[in-house]
Amino acid sequence: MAAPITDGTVPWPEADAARYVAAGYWAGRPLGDLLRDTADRVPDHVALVDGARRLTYAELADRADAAAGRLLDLGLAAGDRIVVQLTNGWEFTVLTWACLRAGIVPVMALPAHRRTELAYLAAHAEAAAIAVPDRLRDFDHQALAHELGKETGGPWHVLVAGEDVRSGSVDLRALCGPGDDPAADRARCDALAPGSRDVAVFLLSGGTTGLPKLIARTHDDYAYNARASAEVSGVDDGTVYLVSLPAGHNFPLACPGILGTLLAGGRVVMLPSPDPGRAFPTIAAEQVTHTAVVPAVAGRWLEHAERHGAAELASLRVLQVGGARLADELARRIRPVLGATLQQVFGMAEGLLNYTRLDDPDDVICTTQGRPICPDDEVRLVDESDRDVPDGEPGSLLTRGPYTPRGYYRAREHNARAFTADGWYRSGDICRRTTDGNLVVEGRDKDMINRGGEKISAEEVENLVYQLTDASQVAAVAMPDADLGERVCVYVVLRPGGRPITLEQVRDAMDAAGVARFKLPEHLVLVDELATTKVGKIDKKALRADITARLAHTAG
Ligand code: OOB
Repeated sequence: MAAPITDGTVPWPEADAARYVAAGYWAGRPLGDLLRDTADRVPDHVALVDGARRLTYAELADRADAAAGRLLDLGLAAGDRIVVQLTNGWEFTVLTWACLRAGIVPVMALPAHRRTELAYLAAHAEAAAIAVPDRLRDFDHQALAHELGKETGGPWHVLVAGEDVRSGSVDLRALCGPGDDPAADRARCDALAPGSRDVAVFLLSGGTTGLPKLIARTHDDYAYNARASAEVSGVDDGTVYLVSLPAGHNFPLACPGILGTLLAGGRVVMLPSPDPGRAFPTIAAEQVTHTAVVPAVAGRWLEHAERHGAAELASLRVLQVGGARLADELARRIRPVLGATLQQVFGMAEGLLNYTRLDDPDDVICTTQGRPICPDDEVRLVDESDRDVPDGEPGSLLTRGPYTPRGYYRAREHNARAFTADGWYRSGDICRRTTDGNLVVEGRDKDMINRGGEKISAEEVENLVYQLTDASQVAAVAMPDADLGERVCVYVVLRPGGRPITLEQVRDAMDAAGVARFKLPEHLVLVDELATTKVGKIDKKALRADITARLAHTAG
């Protein structure tokens, strides 16, 4: 029997929780019930579009309840965890809604994850099931999912979305199909409703440690996250929201994303890729009003529109951009070229969300990353000794609030460093507050590489390179990149007499070990020694300056 989830979570102190309830942030109802409410309000509205498939709210809600029942019939129970590694298709949304109704907790993995990440997630969350595509770009997800089952020890169900459902797998499309008795399915779910302070979903942290951390988001906090985001981005029952970033990311899932749009009675359109050649025609065909992208994608959309025009984007009102710093210069082109209002989003899976407001002056929209959504979001900018810096000065961002949990799941030691004793989360972002109260992200003091919005822990890459090569010292650092913002560069010191290591060898070894491809280094520098700081740590600042200079030299 897996341990109950409450074991490893860090709840808000009761005094704060009471404040959040009194202020109305925490509605005291599970997300699945809130979604049911919307379905009852607008049963005939189209809720979900995936290619030719369209589901109304009544159809979607009934399917979710039927799917919840089928998960229970498989032997899953409220509180069990399921690793969700699906592409952006209708099954993702039905399954997630079903889990929220039954109190089964999805662990939001990414399609790019491989053996290393999935085995860790399954073990750490003590998952009883995994949902995967049959195969994707030549990778056999189904086979890997079954292999992982041999290692978990406990019961293990493999749910497969696709044509090729092999024996021993559960057909996810059938599981997400309509039921025979909607009223009975609904009654069964109503009776199961999880507590509003129970864990609703596990999100993955961007991570600065050797292994990614899990963030337990509760029904109360995540419902607020989605609802308040919908308000601040003007999402309502007339909204058509396009999901083209990986749906398991917090941004497209709940900022306001899929959940915020569905809570508001709007329409969600699923697309597996943000490639403008597919996204633009979809926006035109479905009359999309809102979507979310990372800066690297915004750059590609601008280029595409400058070359081919933006007529297909006529319906697009709001383009949210977040996940990494958007250059002011790109920001200023968005309204003139794409015809949509830019909304900058500076958020984190750990909680705190900052948005520019739709009616902010252009200067605020184009040069800041906005401000928190909740009056009770607490934000401090501090120096190295945790003292508040004067307004206008850059400082390290600490935060607490009604949708920022007080610790990672089962990570007591790491929590002692990532959170202050009085519960502030250390985001690792260096920000400045403008006189009008907006935040500008100036850098970071965390050891992470932000590759086009995908976060990569330097330590995780370093550990892998140590394990897989003859290196005596390894340092992974961000190297600047015009398209993606940053890419992974590794500095390597060989063992005395060790054989030289090439970039290809490192990449092949990591690939063979089963690591998400976006984490593979894209540049390798062999050096005799690594510069260290006064306290003897590897001087990553110096290495970042070094790789920047080397690249400039090569380009020049
Ligand atoms: C989003 O969430 P995560 O958890 O993948 O990454 C959070 C980190 C932040 O701490 C910051 O370092 C960076 O990503 N970040 C930004 C940013 N938005 C996120 N850095 C500069 N400018 C921005 N606008 O990335 C995320 C979660 C919800 C909504 C949007 C993004």
